[in-house]
Amino acid sequence: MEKTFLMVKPDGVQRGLIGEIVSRFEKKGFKLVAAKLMTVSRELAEAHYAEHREKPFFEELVGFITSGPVFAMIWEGENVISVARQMMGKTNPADAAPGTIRGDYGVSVGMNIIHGSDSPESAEREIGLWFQEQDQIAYDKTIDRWIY
Ligand code: 3AN
Repeated sequence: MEKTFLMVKPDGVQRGLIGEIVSRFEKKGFKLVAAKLMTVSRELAEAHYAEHREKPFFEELVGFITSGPVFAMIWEGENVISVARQMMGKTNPADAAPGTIRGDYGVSVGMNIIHGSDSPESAEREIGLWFQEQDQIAYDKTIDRWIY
């Protein structure tokens, strides 16, 4: 089953949106496999955003993600990578549809509440970067037979 890395960013944590965000993915029918509230080192932030190293907003990005605790998660489910991206909404909250997380709660592109892997390759890379193998919990949810 497909897995993705999702993270409530420091603005989402400060605004008390962890529960709301976890709730949306739970209600959708996805399964939480790992989660932790943590502060982010500069080293981890730079590795996470490595593909944006040359962008003008790289420093802003690293500074923001290391500015306060984040809530890092692994979620599992059919097509969870692309469906979670749809549930998050467009990168710029101004373009994100109402009903999406960024569309409902975000205003500016710098503080857009949530991160989610954008492909199977980035999901694998990010899960490996943020979590250890033993952090992932394999368990059955009996409700899954009403979802699949
Ligand atoms: P997404 O998070 O939707 O995958 P990316 O990967 O294009 O978006 O961008 C990574 C992060 O960089 C975004 N979450 C956003 O916070 C930030 N970002 C993207 N574009 C800008 C920009 N023009 N100015 C400031 N921050 C930006």
